[in-house]
This record gives sequence, C-alpha cells and structure tokens, in this order.
Amino acid sequence: MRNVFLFILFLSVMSFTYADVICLENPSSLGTTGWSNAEQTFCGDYGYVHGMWGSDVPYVEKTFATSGQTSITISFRYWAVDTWDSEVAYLNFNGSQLWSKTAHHPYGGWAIYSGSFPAPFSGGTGKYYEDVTVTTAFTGTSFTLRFGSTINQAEEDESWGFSALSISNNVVPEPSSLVFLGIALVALGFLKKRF
Ligand SMILES: [Ca+2]
Ligand SMILES: [Ca+2]
Repeated sequence: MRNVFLFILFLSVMSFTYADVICLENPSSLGTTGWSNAEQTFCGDYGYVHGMWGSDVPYVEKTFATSGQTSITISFRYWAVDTWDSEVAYLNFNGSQLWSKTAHHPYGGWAIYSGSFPAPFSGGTGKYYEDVTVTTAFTGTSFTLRFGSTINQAEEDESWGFSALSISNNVVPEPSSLVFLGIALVALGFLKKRF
C-alpha cells in the first residue's frame, strides 16, 4: 500500500512541470504555415525549408498563442548557404535577440550539409547549418518569432533559411495536480504513523 502512495507522490512531483508542443513543423510537409513570407524550397532527401532568401528578405515573422507556461523552448535548423561575409544569422523573440551566429565562408563553426541542397554560387558545395535549441522565460499569452539574416547580397551569392521548427511551452502545475500532491502527502504521513 505504501508503495502505491509513493508512486502517486512520484507522479505528482513529475507533473509539476511539463511541456506542451505548440508548433511542430515537419520538413517532409510544411504546408501553409502562416509565416510573413511563404517561400519554401524543396531540398531533395531533406524535404522542405523556409526560404531560401537573399538580402531582399531580411527576416520573416510569425506570432504564436500560448498560455499557462513559465518558459518557451524553441528548436530549429538554420541554413547559411554560399558566400556569407561575416554577416549574422539570428532569432528574435518578441523583439529581443534570443540566438545569433556569425557566418563567413568557409563557415568555421558551422556544420557541413552533405545532402543535396540549392547553393547556386558554389555550385552545390557551400551548404552549412546550425541546429539550435534555446529556452527563454515567458509568462505571456502570445509571442512573435523573427528569423533573419544581415546578409547584403542576392540569393545567387548568399542565402538563408530555416527548417524543422518545434516549439514547446513549459507549463506550470494545474491546481488539480497540487491537490493530488497534497492528498499523497497526507496519505504518506498517515501511513508513517501506522507503521
Ligand atoms: Ca557573399
Ligand atoms: Ca555579403
């Protein structure tokens, strides 16, 4: 019997924080996603990415609804292709920079993509990316993500995009789970007195 209550207590503690997925973009089918620029590129085996864009599209945005959380976790792949020249890739969260990374060909510090991918200037060799996961404290009900790049040349020379976006909100406990925990604690105390 005591083990049962210990298990209930364990479940109650585990339920104190949990994550709800509020966005999950699958590269195999992005669909209509509501970004401020709808361009997508099919990249063979990898699937679809948002972009690719040159300096004519310096950023794209989308606003997401959320509730009840203490923080937001965002994962994505950022693509930096061809001949960036010390320009900056970034993600802004409600106007504040949450992530950034400088790129300068030949892209020290970036991962090399070996699959097929559009890279017009380099003839398919200058394909780089960074897989990013960031978490930011946030208790509001909506937020705007802005992916961008400070590149200053056309897509034929240097380009950017992103893919595989997933967002989860890290949720605070429901009052019901606190009641659950309270019952478990009282029961434990009762059992301790008995045995
Ligand atoms: Ca360039
Ligand atoms: Ca440039």
